[in-house]
Amino acid sequence: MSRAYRRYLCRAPGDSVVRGLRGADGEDPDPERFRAQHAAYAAALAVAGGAMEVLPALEDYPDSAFIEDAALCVGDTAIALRPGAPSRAGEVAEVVPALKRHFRRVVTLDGPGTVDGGDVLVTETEAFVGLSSRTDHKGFEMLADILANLGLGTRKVPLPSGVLHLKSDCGLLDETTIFATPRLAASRCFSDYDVIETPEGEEAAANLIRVNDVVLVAKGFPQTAALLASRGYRVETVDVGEAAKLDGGLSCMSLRLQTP
Ligand code: CIR
Repeated sequence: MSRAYRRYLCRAPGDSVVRGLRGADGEDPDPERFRAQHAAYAAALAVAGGAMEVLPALEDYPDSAFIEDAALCVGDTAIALRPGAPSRAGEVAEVVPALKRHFRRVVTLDGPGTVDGGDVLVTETEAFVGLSSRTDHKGFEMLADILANLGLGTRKVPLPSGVLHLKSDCGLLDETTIFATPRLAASRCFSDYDVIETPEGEEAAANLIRVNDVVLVAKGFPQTAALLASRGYRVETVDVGEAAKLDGGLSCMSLRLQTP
């Protein structure tokens, strides 16, 4: 993988995670267990190579541990996004100071459109942008303009119903290979890429992240771990069970930076 990640930004979960957004009624996450899993996740990223910075918890923003939705990092540029859930809009101002410390350039996505980082999958040459309940057409257009200035093309991906974010259903394994659920792959949105589909019953494992030489896969998906290992990927598993209670997963709990 030519994109080396050298630094990670995470946001510690607060006690307010019990009030986090979720699509279906379900059990509240346990803040202590969430913090422990978050710490193990941060440690796994650091082991994959790079410096870890964990920003302090923000009790006013129950979903702020899902830091990926507030910003998009592309090379030496960070884009401050506009998350689509009203309760999450204020997370952006909270992350901008950290972005300014690490990026030469911080660009702001202007309104009125919205984009969640979880809807953006960036490859070497382009970005796939999911149109979801959080990311709308106006947001897509604004983001496409910014990315074009950075030399990246953009593809619009209408999401299957019930899918929160694009990356709920896919992850990048390497420059040319995407791991995706059959329901997302069926739309043929990933033409020109090799697609490996999630094993039946393990669709939630689609939200994996490739970090340097390691593919982080959520714990509890043995067929996925075995499949990817058999394809030559170095797989590490991480328990993100508490984040999953809020529809979160591996990608959403970090910003992965290529800047030194
Ligand atoms: C939300 O609904 O916004 C959070 N509870 C979960 C966000 C997950 N983010 C992501 O997948 N990028």
